[in-house]
Amino acid sequence: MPKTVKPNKDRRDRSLDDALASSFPASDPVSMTSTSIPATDHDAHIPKGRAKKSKPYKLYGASGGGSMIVEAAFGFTKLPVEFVDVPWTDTGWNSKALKKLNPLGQVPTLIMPDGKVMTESAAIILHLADTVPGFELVPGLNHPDRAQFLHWLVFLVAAVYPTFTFGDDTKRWVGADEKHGAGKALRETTEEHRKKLWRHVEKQIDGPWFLGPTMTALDLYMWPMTFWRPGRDWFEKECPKLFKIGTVVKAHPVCKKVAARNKL
Ligand SMILES: N[C@@H](CCC(=O)N[C@@H](CS)C(=O)NCC(=O)O)C(=O)O
Repeated sequence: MPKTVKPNKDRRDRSLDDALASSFPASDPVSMTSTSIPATDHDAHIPKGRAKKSKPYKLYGASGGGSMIVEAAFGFTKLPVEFVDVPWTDTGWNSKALKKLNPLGQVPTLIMPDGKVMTESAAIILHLADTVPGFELVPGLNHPDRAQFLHWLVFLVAAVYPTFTFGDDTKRWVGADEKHGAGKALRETTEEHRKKLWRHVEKQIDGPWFLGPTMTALDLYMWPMTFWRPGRDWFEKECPKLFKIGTVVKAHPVCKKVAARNKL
C-alpha cells in the first residue's frame, strides 16, 4: 500500500486559512447537505407513500488508502453508506475480506444497494455523478471542463495509481528475482516514473484547484496522493500547486471527518 507520510502540522501555511475561506465553492458540504438532494435517488420510481428505505452502499476501505477518496466523495452526497475497514495485511490477491468481491483484493471496493460489486475509484465517482442530482465534484456532460476532467481522472487512475501497484509489493511481480535486487530496481523505477508524472501534472495545471477555479473530484485524489510517496517534502519543493491542493483538501470538513473515521 502507498505508505502515508505523517503530515507536519507546522507546515500549514498562512494562506491556507484564506484558501479555506474562499475556495470551497458550491461543493461546500454545508451548502450541499442543505440542498434537496434526495437521500435515495434510486427509489425515485417508487410511488409516494410506498417508498421504502433504500439499502445502503457498503464501502470496503483501508485507513490512509485510496478508499478515502471515494469515502470523501460520498461525503458530498446524502447517500447512505456503511464502511468496512480492511486491515492492510488483508489486502491483495489473498485477501479474505475481499476475495469474493474483488479478486484484486484492492480498496475501494463498493457493494451497491442491489448487491452488485463496483470497483475502481474513477468508476465510482462517475457513478455518484450519475446518481446524485447536483453532485458538483464532476463537471456535467456539457460543462466546458468535462473533457479535461475525464482526461485527468483516467490519467490519475491509469498512469499514476499503477506505479504504487507495482512498486508497493515488488515480490509479487519479480518473484525469486527479489533476492537478486529486481524488486529494489522495480521500486526505484516506478518511483522515478511517478515523479515524472507528477511534474508533468504540475506543469499543466494553473491552480488553485486541479481544474482551475472550482474544486472537483480530482482534488480529492490529491489529498491522499500528495501524502504518499515520494512524500510531502518532495511535493512541497517540486510540485507546490499539487502540494497546496492536498493541504487545502485535507482541511476540508468532509475530509476531516473521513480522516477521523479512518483514525488518522
Ligand atoms: N485502480 C484502482 C486502484 C486501487 C488501489 O490500488 N488500491 C490500493 C490501496 S490505495 C490497494 O488496495 N492496494 C492493495 C493491493 O493492491 O494489494 C482504483 O482507482 O480504485
